[in-house]
Amino acid sequence: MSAAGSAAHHETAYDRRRLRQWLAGEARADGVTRRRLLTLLAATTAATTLPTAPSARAADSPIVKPLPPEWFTQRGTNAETRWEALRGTGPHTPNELFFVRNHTATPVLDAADWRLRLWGDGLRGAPGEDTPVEFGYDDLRALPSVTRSVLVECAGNGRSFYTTQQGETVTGTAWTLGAVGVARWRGVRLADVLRRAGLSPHAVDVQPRGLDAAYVSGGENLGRVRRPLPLAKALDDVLLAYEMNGEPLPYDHGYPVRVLVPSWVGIASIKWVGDIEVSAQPLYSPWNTMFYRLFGSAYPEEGSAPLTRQTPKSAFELASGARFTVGDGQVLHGRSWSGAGAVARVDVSTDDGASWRPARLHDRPRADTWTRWSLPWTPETPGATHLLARATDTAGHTQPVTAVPNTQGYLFDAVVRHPVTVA
Ligand SMILES: Nc1nc2c(c(=O)[nH]1)N[C@H]1C(S)=C(S)[C@@H](COP(=O)(O)O)O[C@H]1N2
Ligand SMILES: [Mo]
Repeated sequence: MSAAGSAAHHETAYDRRRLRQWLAGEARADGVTRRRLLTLLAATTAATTLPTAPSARAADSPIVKPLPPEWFTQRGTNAETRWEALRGTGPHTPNELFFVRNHTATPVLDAADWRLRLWGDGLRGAPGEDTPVEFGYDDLRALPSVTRSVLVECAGNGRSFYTTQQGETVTGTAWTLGAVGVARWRGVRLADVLRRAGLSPHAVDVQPRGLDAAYVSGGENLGRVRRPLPLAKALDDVLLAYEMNGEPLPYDHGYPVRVLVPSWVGIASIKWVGDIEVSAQPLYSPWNTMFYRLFGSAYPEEGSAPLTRQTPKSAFELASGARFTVGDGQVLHGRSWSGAGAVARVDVSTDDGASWRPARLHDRPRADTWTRWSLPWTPETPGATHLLARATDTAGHTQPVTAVPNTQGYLFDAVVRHPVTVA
């Protein structure tokens, strides 16, 4: 997982992909000499015979990076990080372990011919979609950069617990708690790019759109993934990120550039951003109307307001069904986080919720990232039980026993009951 190893993997995967495209007749072969082709073939062959080398992306895989089963659970076009694989990792999730949420499939783009196009009546001169203000990759890299640790979490993280703990039927990917990660992102402020593009005083909304394929749901083509942000948020702390944990963004996480919206649901952080509409009127897309709102009996007919901030959650760095031995002293480890602020305290129960003890916090709690914690435990009673962790954030939200259900299973915030066996 060294930076050098990963950069090499990045290139190897790229070469293989190009090679496969060339062999499949999808890529132009102009300028590819027989010698270069043989080099590519040799690299592929060598890499596939090394046990530690990443396997090539399967022809139909929606994700480029390797997804070893001890690190990930594959869920359709997505990959969920296993919490036991985060044990011993630092405050930042290694890129190789970071969860992937794709509506379709990771596009393999080239930074050299990538352009960010800004257009719309919220810019001075109201440039049209076909006469945009453009920035190249090097243009962005030449602007002042900022680096920030930010947590990215899918709005549906924990969704499966609506069903397994509460008996509710919900739609969407059946994530457990692994659709979350923290990375150190480097990029430019969206505010700087908007101002350089010529923001008009009438601008109200900003809508980034991905370059991945259009999303088709229920037979309907909903177009490319896009979701508006109010200008106030766009000017506040949003980044156009080109580095993740000190490396160029991996293909699966938005290479060459993604939007990063701290403390908001993951869908706001558009990967592979290609254009940004800047509008003098409020904008709508399927991702702030039919999706990413709360529907159900607790909510108005038209649904809640579009989702913004995440709710608090906690997870143990432990496999589901982990086994322990009576009398064997343990230290349980986990992490808690909240979109509403920093984590103020974490309480843990090792007896199915009968009694609670405060966990020791290992990080100075901060907004927009998680707080690691631990609690010593010597199991005394044999049998199946549950471990529970309950976070309270600085905004005063404590994880409840039951989450208020919504049809699409977003924002699960209740305490998760983690099954373990003591023998
Ligand atoms: N272009 C594009 N951006 C996207 C998505 C996508 O499918 N396409 N998925 C979104 C969702 S729902 C989430 S949770 C995050 C996941 O980011 P990651 O795959 O880097 O973990 O990306 C968001 N940005
Ligand atoms: Mo998501």
